Amino acid sequence: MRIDVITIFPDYLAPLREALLGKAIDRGRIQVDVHDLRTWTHDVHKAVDDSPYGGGPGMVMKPQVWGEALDAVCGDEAPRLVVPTPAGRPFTQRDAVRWSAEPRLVFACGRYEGIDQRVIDDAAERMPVEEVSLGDYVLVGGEVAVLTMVEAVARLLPGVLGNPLSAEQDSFSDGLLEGPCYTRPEVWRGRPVPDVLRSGNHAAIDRWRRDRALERTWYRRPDLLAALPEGTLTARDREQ
Ligand code: 6GU
Repeated sequence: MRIDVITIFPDYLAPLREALLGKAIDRGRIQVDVHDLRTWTHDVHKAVDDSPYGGGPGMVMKPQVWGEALDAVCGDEAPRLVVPTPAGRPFTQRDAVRWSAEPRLVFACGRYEGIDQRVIDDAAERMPVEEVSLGDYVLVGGEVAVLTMVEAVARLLPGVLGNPLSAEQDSFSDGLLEGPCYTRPEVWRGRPVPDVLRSGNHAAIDRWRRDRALERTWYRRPDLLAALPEGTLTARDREQ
C-alpha cells in the first residue's frame, strides 16, 4: 500500500517511521510519502491560509494551494482521499478494514478552521473522498488523526503484525470490547490470576473470556451492545 500525507508540519508525521510501522516500511509492505503543503505556494510568505468569508475567528486554508498539491500528489490516479476533521463522521474499525484493501490512500491534513470546502467538493468529482473525525473533541490539526488512522490501517495489512491472529481477536472485531488479560507471576501484590485461565480447560476459558467481554462492553460501551446485529448474542450470552 502507498500512503501520501500532505501537511504543513511534515515533522509531525515522523513517528510513522518508528516501531511496527517503520519495520513495515523497511520491509516494503507500505510506502509512506509525507509532503510539505508549502511546496505548492507561490508567494514569498508561503501563505497557506486566509481570513474566512462571512467573518468570524480563525483562518481558512486556501483552495489554490490545496488544489495544486492534490493534483501533484494524486496525478492521474484516483486514490481514496481522507480529510481528517472534527466535523467528519466518526472513524471506526470498519473504515480501517475497508481502507486496508486500497492500493493507495492520500491524507490531507487541515489546520486552522479547516480547508476551503471547494477543495473537497472539487476532488470528490475525480476520486472517493471521506471526511472523518476521531471523536467528539477538537485537536489542533489533522496530523495526529492521520497517525492514528494509518496505524489502524497498517496493522491490518498482511505481514505487518507479527501475529495475524492479534488483528482477528482484538476489540471490535466481534463488536465487543476485549476483556482483561494476565501474564506471570501467578500472584502479584496479593492479586491472583483468575483460576480458570490456569485450568487448561479451553472451552471454559473461551466462555470466561466471552463473559468478561460482554460484561465490560455492557458497563463501558452499552451503545456497542445495542448495535450488534440480530442473532449475535446467544441465549447463554444473555444470561450474563
Ligand atoms: Cl480528524 N481533526 C481535528 N482537527 N480534530 C479532531 C479530529 C480530527 N477528530 C477529533 N478531533
